[in-house]
Amino acid sequence: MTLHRVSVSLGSNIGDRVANLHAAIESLRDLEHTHLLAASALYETQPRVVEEQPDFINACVVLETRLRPHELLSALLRIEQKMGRVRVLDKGPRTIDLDILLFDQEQINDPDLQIPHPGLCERAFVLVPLREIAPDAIHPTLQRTVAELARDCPDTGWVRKIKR
Ligand code: PH2
Ligand code: MG
Ligand code: MG
Repeated sequence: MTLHRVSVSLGSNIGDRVANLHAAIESLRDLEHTHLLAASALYETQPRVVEEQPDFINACVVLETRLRPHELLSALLRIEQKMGRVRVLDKGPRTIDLDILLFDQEQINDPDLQIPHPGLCERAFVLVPLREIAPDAIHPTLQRTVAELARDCPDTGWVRKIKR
């Protein structure tokens, strides 16, 4: 079983958002066959796509895992369910959202899993936290680094690091 380098985004805009992100990061730390290599700071971010919803807290982590992409996806969905996520509205408010952004240099286009994450390049709330911990990660189809994608990202939504 080979080791994979994976980045995952976290988001929450319901309940105690900071506690939700901390709890999710602890659950990722406990995942089987997986090491948490880095976690970004927490950022408060402007809601995008569905703009009429509460502000988000977002962050990113980098994992090293022996799980395969769909195994990791199932593990992330289990964490979301354990934390009481209810899907009311697509792209709407959520207790916790865990999305796989990059998985080595894999490209996957299944109905339930797209890697790289299709929204990655248009979302400052993902690229700014990811740049903090993985600036040199390469986007496999664009062949550009996360730092370059963040610099050129057209998203004007505000992203503010939370003071700790
Ligand atoms: N997630 C969405 C839609 N809009 N906006 C922000 N700021 N942060 C998110 O995590 C987010 C969003 C769908 O996953
Ligand atoms: Mg998402
Ligand atoms: Mg999701």
